[in-house]
Amino acid sequence: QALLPLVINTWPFTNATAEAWETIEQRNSTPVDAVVAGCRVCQTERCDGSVGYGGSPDEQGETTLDAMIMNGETFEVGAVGDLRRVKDAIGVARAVMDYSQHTLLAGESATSFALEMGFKEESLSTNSSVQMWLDWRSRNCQPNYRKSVIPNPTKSCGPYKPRPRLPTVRQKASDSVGPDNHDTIGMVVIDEEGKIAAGTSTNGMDHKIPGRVGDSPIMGAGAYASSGIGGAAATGDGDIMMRFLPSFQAVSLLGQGVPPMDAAALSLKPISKHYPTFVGALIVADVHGKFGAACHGISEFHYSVRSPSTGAVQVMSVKC
Ligand code: SD4
Repeated sequence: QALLPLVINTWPFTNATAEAWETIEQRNSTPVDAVVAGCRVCQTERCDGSVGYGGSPDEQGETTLDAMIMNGETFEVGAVGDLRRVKDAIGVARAVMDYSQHTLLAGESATSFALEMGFKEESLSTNSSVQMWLDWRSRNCQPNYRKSVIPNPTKSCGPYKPRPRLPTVRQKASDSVGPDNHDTIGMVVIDEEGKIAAGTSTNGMDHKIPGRVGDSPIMGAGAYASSGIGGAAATGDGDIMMRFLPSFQAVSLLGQGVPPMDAAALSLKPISKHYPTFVGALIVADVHGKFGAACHGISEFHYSVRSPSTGAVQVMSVKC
C-alpha cells in the first residue's frame, strides 16, 4: 500500500495533522504549505498551552515564540526566535524564508520584520499566562507576594529554575493522550514525489530568561528535511537537545540507510549519554514514507500520523 504522502508530527495534535493532510492532498500545494497550515492549527488552538500565545511566560511575564520552516527540496529555511507580540510565528518564519535572504531573525527585530510583512501586533498574554507568571513569582522570590501588587517587571525573579516541560511522571496508558501530555509541535510532510518539508512552532520554556531561544527555530536541532532522504523534528528540553543537532543527525543516518526508528533512537543516544536526565523525543520519516520515533525521560511518547496506509489520522506511541 502507498505510504505517501505522509504527515507526521509530535504529540497527539491530531487537528494539526488533519489540516496538513488536507493541504497536501490539494492540487498545487507543497509540503511547505502543509507544514505551515498544520502548525498554524496548533498556534490557533494553542495546543497544550505550549504552542502559540498565552503560554510559557518568561521571567518578566511575556510569552515569546520560536518557529521554523525548512524546505528540504531547496534547503531554504526561515525561522524566528524570541518573537514578540505576533501570534503567527510559523507564518513569520515562512516570510523570512520567502521574502528575505536570511535564515533566522530574533527578538524585537523579528517583530519589526513581521510588522513590515503585514502581520498584526498584539499581546501574547492571557489571563492564565499572567496567572502562571504571578504564581511563579510568588513561589520563587516574593514569599508574601500579593496578586494585587504588580511587581517591578525589570526586577529579575531568580534564581532561574526552569520546569521540565514534558510530562515526567504522569504517563500511563490511560492518560497518555491527556491534555497535559504534549508540547512543541514539530512536523514533517512528504508529498507523493518525495518532496519534504519540516517545521516547528512553540512558546518555549516556562519562566525562561528573556532572550532565551530554544532548539525549535534552529535547523538541524528542532527540525531538518532533505528531499530524497527524509525529515525529522524534535520536542523536549531544547537547551540541551540543540547541542546535539538531533534532527540533522537523524536525517544523516537515514541517508546512510539506517531505518527511521533506529535513526531516531541513535540520534538521542549521545544526548542521554551526556545528560542522563534530559527529557525529549524525536520523530523521523524517510523519503519512502516509513517513519519512527524515539524518546527519553518519559515512559511513552505519542505522535500523530496520516498517510494512505493509516486511512485516518492515527495516534501512535513509542516506549522510551
Ligand atoms: C524548547 N523544545 O523551547 C522546545 C520546547 C519543548 O519540551 O519542546 N519543550 O526547548
